[in-house]
This record gives sequence, C-alpha cells and structure tokens, in this order.
Amino acid sequence: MSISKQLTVFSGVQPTGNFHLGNYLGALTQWLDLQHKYHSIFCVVDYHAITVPQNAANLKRQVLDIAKIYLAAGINPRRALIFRQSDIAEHTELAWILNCAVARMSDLNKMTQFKDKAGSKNASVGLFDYPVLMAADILLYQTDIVPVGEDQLQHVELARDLAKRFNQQFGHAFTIPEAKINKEGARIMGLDDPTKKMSKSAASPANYIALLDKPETAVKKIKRAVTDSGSDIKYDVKNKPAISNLLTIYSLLANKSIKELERKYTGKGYGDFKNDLAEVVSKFLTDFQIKFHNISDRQVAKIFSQSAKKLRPIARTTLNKVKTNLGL
Ligand code: ATP
Ligand code: LTN
Repeated sequence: MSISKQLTVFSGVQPTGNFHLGNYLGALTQWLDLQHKYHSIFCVVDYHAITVPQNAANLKRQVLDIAKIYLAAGINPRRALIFRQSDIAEHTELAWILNCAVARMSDLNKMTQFKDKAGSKNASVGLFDYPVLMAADILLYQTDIVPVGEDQLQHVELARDLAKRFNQQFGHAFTIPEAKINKEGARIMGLDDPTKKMSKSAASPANYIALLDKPETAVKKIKRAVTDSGSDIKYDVKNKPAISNLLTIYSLLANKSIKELERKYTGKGYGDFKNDLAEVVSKFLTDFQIKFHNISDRQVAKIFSQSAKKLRPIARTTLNKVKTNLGL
C-alpha cells in the first residue's frame, strides 16, 4: 500500500499598506478552509516588502500586524505554520540560485505587475526580481497548492515554469505547484473605481475598506462608493460593475447567495442596499477587530519562532538537493 503524501499549501501577504477586504475575500478566506485539510504554511513576506522603500519602525509593526490579521481571521496556529520570510535564510539563497540557473530577463520582462508598479528609473532591482523570490518561497517547501487572488496568477505560473525548467535541466528537485483562485472574490474591485482592483497601494483610501478601518469610516466609504447608472440591484459585471462588486462583497460577508440578494432588493434602490451592506461590513469589522486587539506581540513572536524551527529543516532539504544537482 502506498502512503500518499499530504499536500502542502503555501501563501503569503506583504506587510505593507492596509490589509483590505480584497485581500481577505480573495486570499485569506481560502486559507481558512485549506488549513483543515492540508499541511498549511502562511508567510509574512517582509523581503518582498523591501522591494520598495520602507520605514524601519513601521515595517516592524506591520509584520506583527499581518500575523495578527491571519490569526484574528481564523488561521489556527495549531493547524498552520505562520512565519516571517526573513527568519529563513534559504528563501533568498534559493532566489539567487533560481536567478542564475533558470530565470531569464525575458520571463521577468513579461510580468504585468512590475510594469504597473515600476513607473520610474529608481525602481529597485529587487522589485524587478520580486517574482523569482516568490517562486523560491513556494518551491522551498515542495508546495502543491498556492491560494491567491487573481492578480497573482502570472507569478504562480512563473514559479511553475521555473520549477519545470530546473527539474528538466538539472534533475528533479521541485514539486510543480498549482494556483488556487476563489470562484467569487478573486478580484474585488475598488470602491472608487470598479474597473480597477481594490489595492493596498491605491492613491485614495476611498478605494478600499481596510480590516483595521474604524467601522464608522467603513460605513462612510460604502455610502460614498461609486454606483452605476439605473437603479436596479442586479449582478451584471459588464453593465453594472459597481453594484456587482458591492453584491459580491455583501454575498461573501453575509454568506448569502447573489440571487438571494437580488430577490431581497427587487424594487428597492441603491440607498437601502448600501445601508444594509454598511451594517454587514460594520459588524464584520467590529467582531474582527475585537479578536485582533486581543492578540499580543509576544504571542506572535512565539508563533514566528516555533514555525521557523519546524520549517528550516524542510527548506534546507530542498536547498541541499538543488545545490547538489548544480554541483555546488
Ligand atoms: P498592491 O495592490 O499594493 O499590490 P495588494 O492589495 O495586491 O497590494 P498583496 O499583499 O499584494 O496586496 O496581496 C495579498 C493577497 O491578496 C494576494 O493573494 C492577492 O492576490 C490578493 N488580493 C489583492 N488584491 C485583491 C483584490 N482586489 N481582490 C482579490 N484578491 C486580492
Ligand atoms: N506576491 C504576493 C505575495 C507573496 C506570495 C508568495 C503569495 C510572496 N510570496 C508565495 C503566494 C505564495 C502578493 O500577494 N503580492
């Protein structure tokens, strides 16, 4: 009888900006389900954060806060390993090796996120190389499943390509990972512009609802959210992108289907709909923030160090294999 390996799940979030409902509904809610079935590893990717300038005290705070967000959302540290990327040196070591052995300028030149973000000649080399470090994160732990929002698909595709290339050219060292995208919530759009994704680095805070926004602030943002022409509450992404986005948020937070919501608001206007959505969001944030504030920095520090202890040997095993295959 063959013993099948338990599948490994890996994902991460950058400790930058305001963790928002898009991050929560696109990425984190998937992690909550997966942690019950698979060997789950969730990373706070602080080396990715420094691809753009950071303030030291602020970065330190945000690293702890992202871990608290994972915990407050329901990631259970007895089921999943929560760790800080910079605690495990093998991430940058493997990234360097992938840079040289298999990653090519032509691969990275295709990455749309870099093109969107790197407006200036002052962009760091690290920002250009960001997807290779992400591939190293994933491949170090022989990851099978990478739950992310839709915007990260291209990066996971690259991780797959690099792994395949390495295995072919130098001998097997990596599991080929697969992205997992939520059917709904994969791309939550900005409240101020439903044609662009909700984003931590948006120019205006009216774009997003942060999980740490005051509930009153979130209510105001919903009331001011852009709506479409007409007055029907109908899910129609093409013709009614703003209401469709608000319906998605409502449906996922209240655990009600979109059809059910459309029925509930037949004959009612945007005002009634927004009032109720504001209440749903406000309650969600209040409950979430009580849990968040109950977690101490010390608890997080302990979780980081225990997880890193368990993960280092796995990372080392992969890296040793890679180095042997290359003759290093
Ligand atoms: P930025 O917009 O500044 O790049 P971000 O909001 O995308 O930041 P990340 O830390 O890059 O934040 O993303 C964390 C996770 O959240 C990733 O899995 C990403 O795919 C997902 N995600 C980000 N924005 C959205 C969104 N608008 N809808 C759904 N998922 C999202
Ligand atoms: N680039 C991702 C964050 C990230 C990640 C990872 C996600 C870094 N390493 C590994 C999944 C797996 C983002 O969301 N911006």
